[in-house]
Amino acid sequence: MITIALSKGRIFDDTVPLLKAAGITAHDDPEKSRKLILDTNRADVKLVIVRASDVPTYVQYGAADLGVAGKDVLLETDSMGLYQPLDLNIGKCRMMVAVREGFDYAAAVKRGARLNVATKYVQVAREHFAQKGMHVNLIKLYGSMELAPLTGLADAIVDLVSTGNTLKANQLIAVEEIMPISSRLIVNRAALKVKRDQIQPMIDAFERAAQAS
Ligand code: PRT
Ligand code: MG
Repeated sequence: MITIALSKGRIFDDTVPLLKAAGITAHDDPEKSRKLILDTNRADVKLVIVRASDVPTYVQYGAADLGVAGKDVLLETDSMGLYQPLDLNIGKCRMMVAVREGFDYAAAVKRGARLNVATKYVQVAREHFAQKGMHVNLIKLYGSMELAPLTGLADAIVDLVSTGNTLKANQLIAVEEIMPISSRLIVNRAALKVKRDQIQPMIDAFERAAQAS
């Protein structure tokens, strides 16, 4: 049996065509069904639906053999025991620093102000500001980062931006790009050794599909 861990929403939607290219079709739609384990057209393949940030954990412990996780998630988790053979080129967005419209970020940086920065991505943010030689106070949040500058909780946020609509709707502007983000295939190293005959062809099929798209 091969188990693949996926999160609902954009990752699932973007992974469906890749699974299809590998000859795998889920029997249920996770947006409609309450099932957390989905059977597929292949008797030896099932999908488990978990939170995006839990995907690496499932694969790390071998509860899932493979998974699809955003680089943002992978950078915040310990990747011991994980093999990351492929950038799937899906779930693309950018990790950015954003502030309230009218906040002069450049001037604050220039005068060495100690900014309060709210984010879910504490490791990435810490590294980014350290590289810039900036001292910041990092405030850990679990969601809705956009609210932090509006309520005075923080001067800036570090968050993912794709269309930019969410920033705009909240009178925020992006002032710095930290890095481009996309989703990766992750594989449990031990599973790859033991089940190589089943897993390697899937990796190859994902690779061909990711390149073609
Ligand atoms: O929602 P949940 O708390 O369960 O977890 P999650 O938010 O981590 O999962 P999910 O499914 O929302 O995102 C899964 C993965 O999609 C992330 O780990 C990213 O790798 C990737 N991804 C790609 C994004 C975006 N684009 C994205 N735009 N994840 C989140 N966003 C959010 C962003 O945080 C912001 O709130 O969308 C908003 C901005 O979007 P725009 O289009 O308005 O700019
Ligand atoms: Mg989300």
